[in-house]
Formats: sequence, structure tokens, C-alpha cells
Amino acid sequence: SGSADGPYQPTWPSIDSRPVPAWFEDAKFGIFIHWGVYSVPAYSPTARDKVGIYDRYAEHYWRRLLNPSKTQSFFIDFHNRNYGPGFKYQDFAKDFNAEMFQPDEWANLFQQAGAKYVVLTSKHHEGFALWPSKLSWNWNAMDVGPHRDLLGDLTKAVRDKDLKMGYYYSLLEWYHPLYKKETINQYIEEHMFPQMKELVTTYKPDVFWTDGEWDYTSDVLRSPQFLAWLYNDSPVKDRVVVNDRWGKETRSKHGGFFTTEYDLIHEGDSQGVKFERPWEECRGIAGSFGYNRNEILEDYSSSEELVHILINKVARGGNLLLNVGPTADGRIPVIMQQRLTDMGTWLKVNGEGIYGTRKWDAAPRIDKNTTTYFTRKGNDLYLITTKWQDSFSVDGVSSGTKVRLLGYNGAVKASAKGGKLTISAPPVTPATVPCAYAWVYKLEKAL
Ligand code: FUL
Repeated sequence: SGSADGPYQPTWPSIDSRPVPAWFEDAKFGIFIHWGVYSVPAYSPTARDKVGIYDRYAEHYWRRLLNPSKTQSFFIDFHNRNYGPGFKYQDFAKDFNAEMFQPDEWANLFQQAGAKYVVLTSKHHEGFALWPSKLSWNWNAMDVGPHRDLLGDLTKAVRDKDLKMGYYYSLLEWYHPLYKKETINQYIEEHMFPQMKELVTTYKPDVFWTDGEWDYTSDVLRSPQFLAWLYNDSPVKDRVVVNDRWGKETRSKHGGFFTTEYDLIHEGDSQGVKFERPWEECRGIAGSFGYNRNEILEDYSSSEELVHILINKVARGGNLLLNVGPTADGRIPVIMQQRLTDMGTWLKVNGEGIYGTRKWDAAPRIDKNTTTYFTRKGNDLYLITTKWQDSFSVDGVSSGTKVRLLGYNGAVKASAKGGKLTISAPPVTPATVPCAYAWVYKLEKAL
């Protein structure tokens, strides 16, 4: 057992007693980046091929190619047709060149999008490290491909914009020779722990986002040991935030914040689940995390849909970690840039009702038909509507409430009667409407 201030013991009750640093819940919106050797073939079947959510992930190319699965034939056909059956996945690395990579431009885009933190794949299941890791000899971005410390360069650019920087790290490596039952302890001690510590001590992440935890229990992976080091002795012990992917039994149970992915969690659908901890939904703008050249416009969510997703997660107390998949030559596809800047335009007007807010426990239940959402901050309440309406009524707020529409300078009529507040939408015109997609009424001193 432990206290909120530590020191922490290498046991789940002690590790779980550490509060998630508050910056994370205030941040609400982060950018996920999946970038690696898989960005070279950049291929997967899509929703149009009627494959399931996890079968649309282009970053799983290597595994899909070699392991029997429902989708294996898609990958084999694509691979043989374009590269030939003798072409090894490892040989894609020399074409991972990043020659157009401008870290300052990426960081600028993320800032313009209104994101407060960034999470980059330091190493995905393929084992390729985006930094010059001593533990991934000849299988990292300095030794092969770009010959550049992609992770270090992006980290600096992101921090220059005052955004937080975090790393995704896959505990599993599909083809590491020690990654098997007989030698898993050796893998952990000689490879995984030293590599995680190298990453943390060299680059000092604000978020350590682990994944690939499903083959072994946290006991075998010795995750509480690592976390005790991270929380007690690492250079980021006071601010680092971690997720819940630390062993096959830990999701939505142990660690820091809980994770959902395309609204899926291991025990069902996040829509109906009440989490006891901060949580974060991650998803791509289309169906994959790694860049998938096989996706077309109709596979992408619109800017309006993305803004609505952000609102839905935040009103339910969560964060959104929205993914971009850069190309092998280091560009963020223009369609993704456009989606992010649209979100940023919306957040510039309405961010007050998003950042630093918390879920309003008295809000009406959210379901898939909901168009009116609530967040709260101090005594103020924010009514966020995804559908412009002439009037709204809100129960359980103080009669002294003053109402404003964010981004609109005119007055908003509101009247309170018997604990019910009725708000009338102002007569906006195309010239005075503050934004597209969704609108935020601030209910000052409503609580
Ligand atoms: C999953 C991984 O298998 C996906 O490739 C992706 O990284 C996602 C965020 O986590 O479980």
C-alpha cells in the first residue's frame, strides 16, 4: 500500500494509489502519431472490404503477411503484386526516408489544431525504434532509413510550442528472438526494461503510453516494478502520466488513465461504462493508425464528425487522442492537416468549454441521439449543442445564471422558472454565427 506522495511499492494497490497528474485531465485533446517502417507499404484493407476494426490497421502489415488470419490474403496479394514474394519486410526500412520531415511544421500544425499533447510511436510491434536506441541495433531510424533521430527532433519541436510530449511503446515485439515464453524474462531484463529506461531518461516523456500487453500478465511483465521505478526514481516522476496497458489483465483496472480504442474496450463498449479514473479514447481520422494508402475520402471522418467526437468524449469525462499517420517521406497527408486545422478553428472559439472542464454529473444521460452536452468548470456550466436549436431548457441550475454564447457578442435571452432555465438562441446570421459544427452556451454561476 502507498500514499498519494509515494514512495510507491511494486504492487498494484500502491501503484494505483498515485493520482493521475491533473494536467492530463485538463488537456482533453492530444495528437497520436503512428510512424514506422509500416508507413512504407502503407496498406491495409478498409471498412469497404467489410473487415473488422482491428483488421484495418496498416501498422500490422508484417504480422498479417506472415500469420494466418481472415485478412492474410489481402496482404499477400498486395505484397506479391507490388514487391514480389521474395521481398522481406525488413527491406522496407531503407525506403523509410523522411526526406520531407519538418518537425517544426508538424508541431505548428498540432498547436493550430488546439491539441495540448502529442504521443509518438517510439517503437511499435515491429520493434523499429524512432530514436537511436542502443537496444535496437540496426533496427532504428538512425542506423537505417532516415539516419536521423526522428523522435528527438520531434520532441524538441513539440516542446518549443509548449505542448507536452509523450511516447507510445509496444511491450511486445513480434519477431524479437527473445520474445517467447521460454525466454520472456530475459527479454524483459535485457531488452525491454533497459530500453524503456533509456527512452525515459534520455527524452523525459510527459506520457508513457504502453501497448502490446496482451500476451502476458503484468506479473510476468513485471509492470509494477517498472512503474515503481518510474514514479519513485525517474526524472519524470512528478509529472509523467501512464495508461492501463500493462499486462493482459490490466485494462480498465490498473495503471494511470484508462484507454478505449475506436470506442472499444476489452469488456465491451465505452459508451455504457462508468470509469473510476481519467480516460482517453484513441482513434484514427479514418480506419487505421499507420498511414493507409488504400483509404479514400469516404473512409475519413469529416471535421464536423471529429468535433462531435471530441465533445462527446469530453462531456463524458474523457480525452481524445486523435491519430495522424505520416507518410514514409515525412508528410502529414493534407486531408489530415485540414481536419486538424478545422478542429483548431472550432476550439479557438469554444475551447473555454472544453479545456480544464470536468463532466457534469447531473447532466442527462448521453446516448447516440444526444445533441446537447454539458461540461462544467468551477460554478460555470457549458451547454454544448451539435444541433442549432431555437431554445433549450436546463434543469437544476441557479436562477441567477447569466448566459452567453461563446464567440458571439450580443445578448442571449434566458429565463429561470422553478429550477428550470430556458435559453433562447440569439438571432444570428451567416455573418455573426461564431463557428460551424457545434455551439457553446456558457451558463455563468449556474452551479
Ligand atoms: C493497438 C495496436 O495493436 C494498434 O496497432 C495501435 O497501436 C493501437 C493504438 O493499439 O492495440
